[in-house]
Amino acid sequence: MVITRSNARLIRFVVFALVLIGCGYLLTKGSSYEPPQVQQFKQHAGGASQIQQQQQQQQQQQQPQAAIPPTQQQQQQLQKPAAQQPPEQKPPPAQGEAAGAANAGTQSSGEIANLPYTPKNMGPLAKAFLGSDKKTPQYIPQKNIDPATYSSNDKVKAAFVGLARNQDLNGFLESIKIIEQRFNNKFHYDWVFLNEVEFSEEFKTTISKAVSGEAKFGLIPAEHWSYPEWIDQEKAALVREDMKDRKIIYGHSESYRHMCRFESGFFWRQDILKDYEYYWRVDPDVKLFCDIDYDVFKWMKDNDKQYSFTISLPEYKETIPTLWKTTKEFIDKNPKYLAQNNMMDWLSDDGGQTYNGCHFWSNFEIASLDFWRSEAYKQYFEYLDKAGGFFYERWGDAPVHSIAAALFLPREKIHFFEDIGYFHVPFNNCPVDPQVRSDRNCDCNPNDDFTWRGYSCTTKYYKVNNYKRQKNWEKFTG
Ligand SMILES: Nc1nc2c(ncn2[C@@H]2O[C@H](COP(=O)(O)OP(=O)(O)OP(=O)(O)O)[C@@H](O)[C@H]2O)c(=O)[nH]1
Ligand SMILES: [Mg+2]
Repeated sequence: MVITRSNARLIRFVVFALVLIGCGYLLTKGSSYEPPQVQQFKQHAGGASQIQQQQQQQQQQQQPQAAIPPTQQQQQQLQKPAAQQPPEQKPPPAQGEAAGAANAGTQSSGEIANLPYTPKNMGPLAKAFLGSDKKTPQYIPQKNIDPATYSSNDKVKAAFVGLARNQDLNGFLESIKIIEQRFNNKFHYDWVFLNEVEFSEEFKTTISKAVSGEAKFGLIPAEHWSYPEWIDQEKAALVREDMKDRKIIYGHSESYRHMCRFESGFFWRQDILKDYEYYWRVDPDVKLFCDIDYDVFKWMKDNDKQYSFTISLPEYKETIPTLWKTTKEFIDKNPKYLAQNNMMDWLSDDGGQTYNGCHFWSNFEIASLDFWRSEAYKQYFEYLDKAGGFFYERWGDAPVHSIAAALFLPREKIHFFEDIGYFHVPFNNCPVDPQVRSDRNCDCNPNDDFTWRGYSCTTKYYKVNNYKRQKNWEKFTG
């Protein structure tokens, strides 16, 4: 009996010791755990491109440096994009997010205290810090900014910009009608229209009557809508023929190429836009599904956002065979233009070696004109233009703008407007959170929403930025 009792004690001791050893082992393992995203970057670190190698060298010479290649520190930054922002007072949690805020993900409380927000607990929607003194951050009331008390002094220098042919009049009237109704009848921003030929009197008078701000009409100089002297026009024509045979979308079109080159390199240089800081690009026949009761231009400026989008997706690879190669050459020659904490991980799944095609769908853009006017972008455009891909391939302004924004801007300056319900044939952005649709008086069907579908790149945008996803997103992936 005595022997049995001491045996039992011995067994209990051994079990206890084993448990202690097990716990110790688990704790050690836990400290070396890395999220899959970091592991993915590590896998590719061995095959670093020339860009990455140059970056590495440069990084050793000067601090701080751009986000590729990912060093240990940069890998951490990629996990915590907002850490680059200056410390700000932490705002109260948004409606319905208080519970989420309590579970602050993987970040330590010290890190959270330094962030203006916790990405994991805030999607783009719960977003604004608009204290009038700029010291007391608060969530912007996205509804009910009273137009009666809204002063025009609050406006920023911004305008809608539409590139248009005279025959686009009716399409633009549709776009104007809905944008005025959902947004601009409260704020009265100007509308600027650009054309490579003179606008007809009918176009000008009809549009002027339809808008609530001032309507302006600009004639594009011939040198912004023609072949540069280094382009071999015969070669360009042969490419168009070939693309026509291969049924590549707009591959046959000469004017589409001038349009894409213009939107990439020249719209922001137009004299008529020189006094504006922000613009909202409008295409014909687009729709807005929801009320926008806050000043989106002012919101962009107050929150230091430079580029925004509503829909993103991969580009047709046939239209851009050498765009990425040319971009890499440019970066190799100009690594200084890469922003710290850039969004390379959204453009590339292998640390910058190849382009996954993800781009912001640029028929909608609310963005800073100064970004396109920056040295980085101007140089980048010149480099692309000299390479000839606008004519020898069919480079679109959407991938060109998107690559530039994702590489030359820190990620926190790029914004997804998940609350702007938007349609341009054939894709919809319809907020999938019923609360958002009700608050913003949306008239769209979330089953038509593109945001969370397999082909959308916006899912990846949430992933690489570690943002909280819209409520219900998982019901709209199919
Ligand atoms: N002035 C002018 N504007 C053009 C020309 N081609 C296109 N645009 C405008 O450029 C913008 C983009 O052209 P879209 O034809 O809408 O191109 P997209 O959005 O890629 O294609 P869609 O699916 O057809 O809408 C629109 O605002 C057009 O009105 C052109 O030759 N001259
Ligand atoms: Mg269009």
